[in-house]
Amino acid sequence: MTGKTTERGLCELYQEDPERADYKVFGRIANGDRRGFLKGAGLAAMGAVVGGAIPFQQNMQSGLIPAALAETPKDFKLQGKDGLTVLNDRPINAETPPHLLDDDITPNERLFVRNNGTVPEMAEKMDASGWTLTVDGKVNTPLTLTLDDLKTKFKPVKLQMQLECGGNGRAAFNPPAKGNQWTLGAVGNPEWTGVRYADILKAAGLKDSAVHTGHYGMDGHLSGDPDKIPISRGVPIDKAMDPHSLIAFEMNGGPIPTLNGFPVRTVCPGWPGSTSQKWLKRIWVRDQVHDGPKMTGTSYRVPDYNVAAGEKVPKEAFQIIQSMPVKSLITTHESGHVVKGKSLTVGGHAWAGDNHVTAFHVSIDFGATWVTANLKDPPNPYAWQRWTAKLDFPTKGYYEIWARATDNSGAMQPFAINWNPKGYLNNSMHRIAVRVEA
Ligand SMILES: Nc1nc2c(c(=O)[nH]1)N[C@H]1C(S)=C(S)[C@@H](COP(=O)(O)O)O[C@H]1N2
Ligand SMILES: [Mo]
Repeated sequence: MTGKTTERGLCELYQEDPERADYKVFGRIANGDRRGFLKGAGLAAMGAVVGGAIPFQQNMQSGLIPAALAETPKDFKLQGKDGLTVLNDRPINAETPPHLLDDDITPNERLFVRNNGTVPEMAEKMDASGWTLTVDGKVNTPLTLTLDDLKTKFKPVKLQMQLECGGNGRAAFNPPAKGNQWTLGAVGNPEWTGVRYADILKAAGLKDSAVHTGHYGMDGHLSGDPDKIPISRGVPIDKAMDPHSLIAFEMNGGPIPTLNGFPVRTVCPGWPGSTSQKWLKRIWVRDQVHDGPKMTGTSYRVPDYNVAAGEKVPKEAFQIIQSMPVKSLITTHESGHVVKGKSLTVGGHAWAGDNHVTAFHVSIDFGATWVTANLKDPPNPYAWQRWTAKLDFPTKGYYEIWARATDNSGAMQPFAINWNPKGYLNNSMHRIAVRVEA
């Protein structure tokens, strides 16, 4: 970009300087520790990892690191979140390796954690006594509701709905984007029980001037300053009134786990996870777009035109992200799987923000040809959808399985990343590497 740069193919760079190559492709993780996937090893090791022959090698793009090598460091452990990769411990951020997301309904211990501040004491103690929800602002009757009020005065609703961080996939941005270096696993699909957001707003009675909501949680700011708020986002009234937007008090049939928002959170499905405020205590109905922390500036926003990787974008061009894009994961197998025999049935989940997934395709030849997968309807709107495909491998050797969802608007997961300055909305297709030992 600036100065004199020597362009080197990534495979070459991997051989010479694996750490630098990692940095180029995957960026740096938030705590600064980015180990070379092939530290001190080089391409010789790559042969060993992928097991020699690569039958469709002629289709491999330069600049594409074999999926076999794209793994993340797994260092710390988090209580109640077995197997998650911890990116950060203050604030706590942890993602789920895709092969641990195979359940149709994501169990408590497998749902990722994205915190901007400190976990409230009430959630740590799992004791909701004294908790209330205030609904105020542009309403006719401000409300103060207890947990009991929520559970008894409104009709309960149970829905499976996916939740994905707007920055999921950021680690693949090049040049790197600041923020949590999520790879693939800042997503999950629990079953939520709660009341309709709309029912709460109707009970308060919206004034004509109401256009947006503002959510407030009980978490503390990392600075320890009690007057500062780590995050306060909201949604346009239309999204809040959608019958799938919930004020949830249960996840998977029990209390919402400490790290996922006990006792109550909003669930605004299909939109960036940040609109699903955890540890909720107040909904402020506004006559303008909410302007709490992480709602303004460039937070959770992308340019309103296509930009080149690394391009500088003026502030005015950033628009608030609404629906998340079509996306999917391969969850039945992880990279490195050894296929005995010549066929393999693979599967996973697909989802599409406010849309739904209508077609699913899988390739084993680097995208040259595609097999149509079997795709299930969602049990309810906003739940992710199960896909499966039987793959037949022509010979033994190294293969990559590429998975691609298409939604009802015709949008399809891209092969490459649509770069944007803050590293949001990476919905490029998921790939895993397998070795066929026929
Ligand atoms: N109060 C509060 N709510 C929050 C956050 C937070 O830091 N504080 N993080 C948001 C973000 S950015 C995401 S992606 C989701 C993550 O939800 P989870 O941690 O339950 O997976 O919570 C959202 N709600
Ligand atoms: Mo997020």
